[in-house]
Amino acid sequence: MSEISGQVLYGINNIYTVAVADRKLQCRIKGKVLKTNKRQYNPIAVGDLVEVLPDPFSENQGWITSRKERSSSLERWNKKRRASQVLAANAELLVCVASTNNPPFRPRFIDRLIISAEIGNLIPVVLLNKCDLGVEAAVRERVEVWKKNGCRVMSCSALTGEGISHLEEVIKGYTAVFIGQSGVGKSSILNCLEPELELKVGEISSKYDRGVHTTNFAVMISLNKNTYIIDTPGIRELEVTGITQRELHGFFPEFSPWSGGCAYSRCLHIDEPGCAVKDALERGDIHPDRYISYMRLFNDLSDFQKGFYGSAYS
Ligand SMILES: Nc1nc2c(ncn2[C@@H]2O[C@H](COP(=O)(O)OP(=O)(O)OP(=O)(O)O)[C@@H](O)[C@H]2O)c(=O)[nH]1
Ligand SMILES: [Mg+2]
Ligand SMILES: [Zn+2]
Repeated sequence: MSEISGQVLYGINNIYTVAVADRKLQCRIKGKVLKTNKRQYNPIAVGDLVEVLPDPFSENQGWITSRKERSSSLERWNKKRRASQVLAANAELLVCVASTNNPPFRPRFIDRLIISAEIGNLIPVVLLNKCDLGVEAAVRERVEVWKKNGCRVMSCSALTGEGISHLEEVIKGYTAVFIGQSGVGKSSILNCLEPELELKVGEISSKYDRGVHTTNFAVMISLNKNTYIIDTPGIRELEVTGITQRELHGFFPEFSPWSGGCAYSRCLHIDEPGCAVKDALERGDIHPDRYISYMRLFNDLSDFQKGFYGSAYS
């Protein structure tokens, strides 16, 4: 029996459900073939294109023998395990879902999602949900910064259905990963797109003002012939991985008009004297919250580098 090609729809406890030509197979990874030198939390992720060897004793089981190179991957640094974790593979769009309110709007978290999309070769799209609750001026202001930086932004309400048909047009023909904090409404939006999905939707904990982690694992769903969506569990934090501190400013397009004016040509815009980016910040030409985002990411990346080159390999 030869191997057949398939795509991973989801994985639970190291058992992966793989869509092959006409059926779904429950697969384990065969031997140690997928071990690499790079520290990886999970060798296989949702969306991975794999080769599968069917089990001669069972119609619905098999083994994953290899994985094709990924055209894109959404990754985060797992601090505890000191390894990179792939959340989804081979998608084209990363729909970064935020809520205007309830749970609170967290723009710096969205900044991280946008950067991770760009690092992983995905197109980021910010989707502001729960617009029925009203959109505060501070939220609008922050949204404008993303737009000015060239990031696509859409708004919708899974409750009223506003903006859903636009979203449908945008993702048509693509594989789109939906990601965001717990409770922002990822599964609700997907149910709006396709009511037959009947994805489980959770409440917002009134005590903690956040979601209750209703979706437990990432799952790839076919919306129609050429459109796929990946619903993911809510994440609270995202440690950006795959870039150095020096590369970070490249992900802040609003710095670039000024950075040529810094006294040091290799200025990192942290505490160097004569920093034109800091001057622009003080004048109000750079949004202060975006600069905070930059600084926090900068500090986190140093931790990451320590983790990566330090104990991870010692
Ligand atoms: N007012 C309002 N409530 C919404 C909207 N979309 C979702 N909700 C509510 O928000 C809560 C959380 O929705 P979910 O769809 O479970 O959120 P999620 O992002 O999938 O959460 P996790 O699976 O935990 O990551 C539910 O009570 C929804 O009814 C919306 O557009 N407006
Ligand atoms: Mg969900
Ligand atoms: Zn500078």
